[in-house]
Amino acid sequence: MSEQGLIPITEPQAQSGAIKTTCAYCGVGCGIQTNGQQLTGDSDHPANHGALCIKGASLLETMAYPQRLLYPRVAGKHASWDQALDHIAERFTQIIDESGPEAIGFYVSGQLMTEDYYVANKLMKGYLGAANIDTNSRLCMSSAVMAHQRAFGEDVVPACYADLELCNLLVIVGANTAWTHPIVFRRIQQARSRNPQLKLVVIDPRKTMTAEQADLHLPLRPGSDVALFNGLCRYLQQNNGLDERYIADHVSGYAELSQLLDSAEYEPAAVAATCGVNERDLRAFYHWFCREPKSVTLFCQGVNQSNQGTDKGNSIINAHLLTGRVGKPGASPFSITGQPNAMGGREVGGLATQLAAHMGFSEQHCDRVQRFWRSPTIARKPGLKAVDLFTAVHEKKIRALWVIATNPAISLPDSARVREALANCELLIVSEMTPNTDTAKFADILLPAAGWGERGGTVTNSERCISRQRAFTAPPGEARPDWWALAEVGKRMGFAEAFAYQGLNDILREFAALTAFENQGERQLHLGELAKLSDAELDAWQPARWPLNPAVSIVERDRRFGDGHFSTPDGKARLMAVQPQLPQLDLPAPDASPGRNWLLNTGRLRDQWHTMTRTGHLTRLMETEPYPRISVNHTTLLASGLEQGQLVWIGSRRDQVLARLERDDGLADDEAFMPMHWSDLFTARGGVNRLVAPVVDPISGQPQFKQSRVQVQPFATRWLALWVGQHEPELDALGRDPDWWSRRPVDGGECRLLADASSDQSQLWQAIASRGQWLKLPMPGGWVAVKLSNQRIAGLLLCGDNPWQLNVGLLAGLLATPLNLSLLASTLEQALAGDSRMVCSCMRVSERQIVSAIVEQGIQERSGLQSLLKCGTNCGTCIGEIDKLVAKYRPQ
Ligand SMILES: Nc1nc2c(c(=O)[nH]1)N[C@H]1C(S)=C(S)[C@@H](COP(=O)(O)OP(=O)(O)OC[C@H]3O[C@@H](n4cnc5c(=O)[nH]c(N)nc54)[C@H](O)[C@@H]3O)O[C@H]1N2
Ligand SMILES: Nc1nc2c(c(=O)[nH]1)N[C@H]1C(S)=C(S)[C@@H](COP(=O)(O)OP(=O)(O)OC[C@H]3O[C@@H](n4cnc5c(=O)[nH]c(N)nc54)[C@H](O)[C@@H]3O)O[C@H]1N2
Ligand code: SF4
Ligand SMILES: [Mo]
Repeated sequence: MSEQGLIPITEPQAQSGAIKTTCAYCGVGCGIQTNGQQLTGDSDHPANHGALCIKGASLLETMAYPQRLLYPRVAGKHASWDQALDHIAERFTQIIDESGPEAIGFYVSGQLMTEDYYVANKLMKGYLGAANIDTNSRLCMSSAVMAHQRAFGEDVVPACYADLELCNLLVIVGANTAWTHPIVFRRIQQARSRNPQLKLVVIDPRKTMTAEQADLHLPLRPGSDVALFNGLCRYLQQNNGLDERYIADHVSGYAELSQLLDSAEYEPAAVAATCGVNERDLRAFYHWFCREPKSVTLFCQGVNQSNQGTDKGNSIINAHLLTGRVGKPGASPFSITGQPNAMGGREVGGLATQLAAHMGFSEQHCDRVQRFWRSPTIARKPGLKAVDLFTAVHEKKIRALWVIATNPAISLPDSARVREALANCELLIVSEMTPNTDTAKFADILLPAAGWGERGGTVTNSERCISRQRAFTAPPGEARPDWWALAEVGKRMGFAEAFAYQGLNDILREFAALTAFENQGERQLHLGELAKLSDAELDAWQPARWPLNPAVSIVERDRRFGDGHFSTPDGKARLMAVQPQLPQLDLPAPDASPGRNWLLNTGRLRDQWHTMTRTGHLTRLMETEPYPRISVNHTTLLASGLEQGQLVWIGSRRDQVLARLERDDGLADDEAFMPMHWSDLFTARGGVNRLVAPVVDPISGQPQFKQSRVQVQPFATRWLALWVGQHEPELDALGRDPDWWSRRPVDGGECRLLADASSDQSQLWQAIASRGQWLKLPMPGGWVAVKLSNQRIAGLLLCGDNPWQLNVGLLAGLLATPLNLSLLASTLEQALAGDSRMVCSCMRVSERQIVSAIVEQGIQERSGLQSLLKCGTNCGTCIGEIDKLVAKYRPQ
């Protein structure tokens, strides 16, 4: 294939054989140094100064996907790139001829590089000529984007990470930063130990690990943020907290906001009642915010993923505008991004509601972008937002859909409908690293993508810092960077000149030139300096914050809008008079039992990444939370009549799923929490988005993932068993899959927990006994069946009362060993004694070790545990949990 020679597979090596790159996971954007064998944090990177959390530190290990997609596949058959790309180009051309360009959709991702994103956007909007390209950032950052645009006139994050260290009051709203942005949280922890004045307030319905470490936690009623921040604004008015000069000079909309706030419903007592928080605590927060000029408000999905996500963002920004605290050292609102290049996607214009490079669909912008692209056509109006895009696929208005670097079968709300749409789509193209995702299973054409470490590119993190990812190994098989596949389709559709990129740097320079094109300072997004750099200079690029515009000095680049001049037509920021609204919920099922009718919140776990395609196969990342769960507090558990640890059905008006019922006293009564991560790859009926209604914020189109109405019912477990084996268990003789299973990785094999409601233990034994050679032994609470192959142990099936806590690592150690009955008995005994939960994944320290150091060795302080066991000494994410254990077990 001629094009192959053009792909820049490796980039120049940094000295000492190691290259500098950035992490593939969260929006903190940590710098990494690696030679492909070892990996460390990059001590020169401004985001992390050398620190990494467990996900970043495990990147080399996670690169070994259990199954990589190595070649293109068309209709399930191995195809050449030429065949696949020609096929796509022909079908696109045909569909456009028949149904117009709106019949084609792209659904892309904040995990793409800026270059991939730019080419996708240019192809769709400038060459196919419609704007039906949206991204998973719609599910993630679109409310913040709209809030920024409404308030500042442009989607610009005014702050940088240093502000989190410079402030004296840090308010975290709807974010579990300790788990989701661990290295930012570590910087906060360190700043707090240097500056005891720094107060941390956390506003979250759950007492998360972040809230555990706060000076004040406001466990507000889900969805009530706008009332809380409107109350703050009124408090500022009434307690001399306004910066009147700033408001007069730099802000519009004050009269409308004042009128809204002129209501007793925003008095602290009334707000406390609306939000369900203690009035004294609320007043303490208001007082602190009113008096402390150096305050930063950090927010994420508890704000964005709501039916009024945009309004929530604006209500936070209002409080900062009223006090003149925007873009100043230690004083700013700060929307933090989720994915590694969520910000880069916003820059190129990957959202259907933007055209390109911070320009919209005004005639002037469309003409300007079209002239720059010299394109035959240009999208003239916004395209469909993610949820609507999939509705259009479902309705067959979109006939061809290209999904790149995202897993919508799991991550979009109302998954049953999304799956129907994917299954019935006339032409579904999926670009992936693995064929084994819930979305890839529906694809007509699968394109193998080069992933982290195999391809380079540019990313922008939460603080507008542009870094480069660099390749250090060749992609396997015929995997190729996504931009290349997109450009090839463009060329094959007849746009050879527009997509004749020789490599990443050509694309980056073109994008940078677009940001500077006819930009006399109206658009803050200005990367003009990049456009002038040579390949060698771009390859050696060091992280830097935009604007990259000679008119803006290096110091000024740290923060934006600090001078009070905004990107609006009149240069003033806009206050938005926003009214509180309740979450929009499905009605409860008519037969829902009292006490089993809960409000479901969803979010992330510390050690997993999204749909687990990247992290679920690594034993040590699965150890802390190996099974899908739903948690409620003690009171709710009692009221439900259900038991902690049992399997339950969780149903909504949409669908139902199964998970283990667990207790978490950090939740309010009748509020439940489920992690978002489990997919059909890891459990029989997981996928929390089966339950979530496709309710969206009307302004941003972002789904309300954080609130759903659900009902629970017990699952009538008749047997529960744990399988640890070299291969998957053979249960064909059962005639079907067991009703429930959940998979976790173990070293050297497969591990599954299985449960069934329609057969009993003896039927299970019969089902396996008919296949191969087995040894069945009694075990306390049940039995164990040992599968033998040439007198070696090939698998163990433990059927009993409580296989949840068995130490699977010890059992896996028996695989492939010759049968030795006394060793088997002693290992079983130890395994039955249970596994201890891993508290510190980085240093691999379990709860049992920590408790024994406290109880048996009399260690009274966290610092003692840190020096003895080293727990909490790397990324610091588990410090809150260590403190909790110290408080619980320390002799009084
Ligand atoms: N370990 C890990 N880290 C990640 C990711 C991951 O998958 N795993 N993903 C990355 C991505 S893409 C993103 S977007 C970020 C997300 O980062 P976060 O937003 O910090 O994470 P979430 O767990 O989704 O939700 C945040 C919190 O919102 C709270 N919440 C729910 N409803 C409300 C409400 O009405 N009001 C308020 N104030 N709070 C509410 C929830 O209880 C939850 O604790 O994480 C990034 N980092
Ligand atoms: N209930 C609920 N649902 C949610 C959320 C929630 O809080 N609650 N959060 C939402 C948010 S904020 C987000 S960001 C989404 C995330 O949801 P998704 O984007 O669907 O999740 P990922 O698992 O990150 O999927 C990325 C896929 O891209 C593949 N991949 C990785 N690198 C590359 C590459 O370079 N090229 C290509 N072609 N493929 C690649 C990976 O193998 C993986 O399968 O989920 C959303 N859904
Ligand atoms: S904090 Fe985020 S960017 Fe940094 S190492 Fe962890 S996952 Fe990667
Ligand atoms: Mo996200």
